[in-house]
Amino acid sequence: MRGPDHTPWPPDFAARYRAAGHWRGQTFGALLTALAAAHADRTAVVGEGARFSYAELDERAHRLAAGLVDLGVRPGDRVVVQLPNVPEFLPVVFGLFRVGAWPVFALPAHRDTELVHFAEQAEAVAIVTVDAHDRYDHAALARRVADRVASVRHVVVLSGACGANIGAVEPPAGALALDELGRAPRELPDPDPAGVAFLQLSGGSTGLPKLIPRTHDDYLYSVRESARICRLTPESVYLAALPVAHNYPLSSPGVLGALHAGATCVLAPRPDADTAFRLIEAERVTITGVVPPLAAAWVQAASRTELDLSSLEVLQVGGAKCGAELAARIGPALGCALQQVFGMAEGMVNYTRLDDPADVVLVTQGRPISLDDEVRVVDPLTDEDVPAGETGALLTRGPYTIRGYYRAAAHNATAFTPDGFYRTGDLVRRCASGHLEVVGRVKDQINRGGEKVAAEEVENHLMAHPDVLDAAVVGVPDEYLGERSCAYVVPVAGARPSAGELRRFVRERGVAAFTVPDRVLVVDAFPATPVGKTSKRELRAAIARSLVPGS
Ligand code: J2J
Repeated sequence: MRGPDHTPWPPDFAARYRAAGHWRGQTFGALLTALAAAHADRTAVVGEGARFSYAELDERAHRLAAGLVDLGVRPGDRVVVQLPNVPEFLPVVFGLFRVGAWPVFALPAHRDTELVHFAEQAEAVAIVTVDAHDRYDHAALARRVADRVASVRHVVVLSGACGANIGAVEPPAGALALDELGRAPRELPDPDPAGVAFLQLSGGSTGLPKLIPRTHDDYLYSVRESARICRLTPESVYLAALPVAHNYPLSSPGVLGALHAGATCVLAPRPDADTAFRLIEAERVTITGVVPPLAAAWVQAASRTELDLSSLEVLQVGGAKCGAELAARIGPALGCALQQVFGMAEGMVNYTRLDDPADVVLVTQGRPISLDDEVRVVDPLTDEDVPAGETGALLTRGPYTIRGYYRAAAHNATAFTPDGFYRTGDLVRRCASGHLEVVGRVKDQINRGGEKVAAEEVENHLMAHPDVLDAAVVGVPDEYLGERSCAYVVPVAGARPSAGELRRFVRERGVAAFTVPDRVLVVDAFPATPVGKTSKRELRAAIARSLVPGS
C-alpha cells in the first residue's frame, strides 16, 4: 500500500495563509482570463517566429483546453510536457491548467530514463513534446516512452519549432499534431484553486528527480510576490534564457511573474551570450535570470560585444552559489544591477532586494519572499538550532513550501521533519537582517582524514585568481586520508594557468594547508545539469572512471 499521493498543509496552516491574504482562491486559468481583459493587445510572449498578445495567448489556451478535453484528458490527469523555449509553451501549460490536468515539467535535456520515470511515477496519460530541438528527435523519444509506459495514451507533437536544426521530423505513427488539437473555445469548470496545479521536478543532485505537487494558491502567491519584489511592471521585458519549464525561469519571477505584471516574456532558444545578447538588444529586455556558470560566460562575452545591452536593468543569478568574486564582476561588465536568487522547486525562494546595500547583494543569497516563511538553521545531526549567525542546515516551512513529494511516503519521512519543515540540504548562515548566505550543501564537503574541507570555500579562493573563470571542487577517494580534494578549473579565454600556480595562489591567501586543493585539473568546460548548473555528480563520476585501470 502506498500512502496518500500528496501531503496537504494542515487545516490550521491553510486557514492562516488564507486569512493573511496569501492564498486568494484564484486559479492560473482565471488569472489568464483577467490578464487578457486587462492587457488584451499588449505583447505577452515573444519567441523565434512568433509573438502572441495577451488576447491571443488566452484564445490559444482556451482552444487547446477544449482540444485536450475532446482527447479524453480529464481534471487531475497528468501530462508530461517536454518543450524547449518556444512561445507555445505558455498556451499548452495554461490550456492544461484550464482543464485541471497537471503538467509534469520535464526539461529538454531529459532523456528516456528520466521521462519514463516521470511518466510512470505520475501515471501520465499523455506527453506533449516538440518534433526536434538541438539536433535531437524528441518526437521519437516521446514515442519510446509511450511504448514503455502503459498509462500514456497520447503523444502530441509541436512541429517546426525553433532550433530544430535537423529539419522537420515526421511525427511518429499515432502521434497527434499540436496544431490540430485546437478546438472552438468553450467554458470549462474552473478547477479547485487549493488543488494541485502541476508537478515540478526536484533539482536533487542524487538519483532521479522527485515530483513536487504545487497548488494554484501556493504557487500564485510566490509568483505575485516575486513580481512585486523584482519590481515588474507592464513595461518590463523578461528574458527566459534558461529552460522555461525549470522553476526558476518559470516563477522567480520568471515568465509567470512577467505575465502576472502584464509584462512581455521573451524566450531564448539557447542560453549562450550571443543568442541572449541579440534578444536583449532587439526586444529591449529589462530583466533576466541565469545560473553562475552562465553569468561567468556572459561577463566574459560582454567585454567583446558590440550589441546594445543598455536596456538591461537586473541580472538575476541563482540556482547555485554565486561567489563574491563573480558577483563583483557582474555589475561593471553588464551595466546592470545584480540580484541573487536562492530558490528551490519545493518552494522557498530568497531574493536580495533591489534596494539592499551593495555588500548584502554581493555576499548573501537574499532573504525569503514572505514573513510567513519559517526558517530554522540547525545542526544537521541533532536538528538543534545553532547559535545566531553560525552555519547550519536550513529547514523551512511556509505558505508556498510543500509538505511532501508526490507519491513518496517513504522518502517524505526523512525529507521533512515531523512538524512539516522541509530539509533543504543546504548549509547556510543567517544574518541579523534575515538574509541567508549559502555556504555549501550538507554533503558537499571533503573529509580529508577527518579535516573537513568545504568545497565552496576552496572554489571561492580559486575564483579570486584573475585567470579563473569557474571552479568546482570534489572529493577523490584516497587510500590514506579517505578523501583528497580535486579542483576542476575552467580558465578565462586565452589563459592557461598551471596547477602549481593555482595551488600556490590558494596557499598564499593564508589558508589552512588542508584547504589547498590536492589536485588541480584545468578543463575547457564543466558537465552541466539540465538547467546548466555544474554537475558535481558527473565530475565525481569522471574521477571515479579515471581511477579505474584501463578505462
Ligand atoms: C546556492 N545554492 C542555490 C543559490 C539554488 C529560483 C532560483 C533557483 C531555483 C533552483 C529555483 C542557489 N545559491 N543562489 O527553483 O525558484 C541550490 C540549493 C537549492 C537547490 C534547488 C528558483 N539557488 N540553489 O535552483 O529545485 O541547493 O531550484 O536547494 O533546481 O539549488 O534547486 P532547484
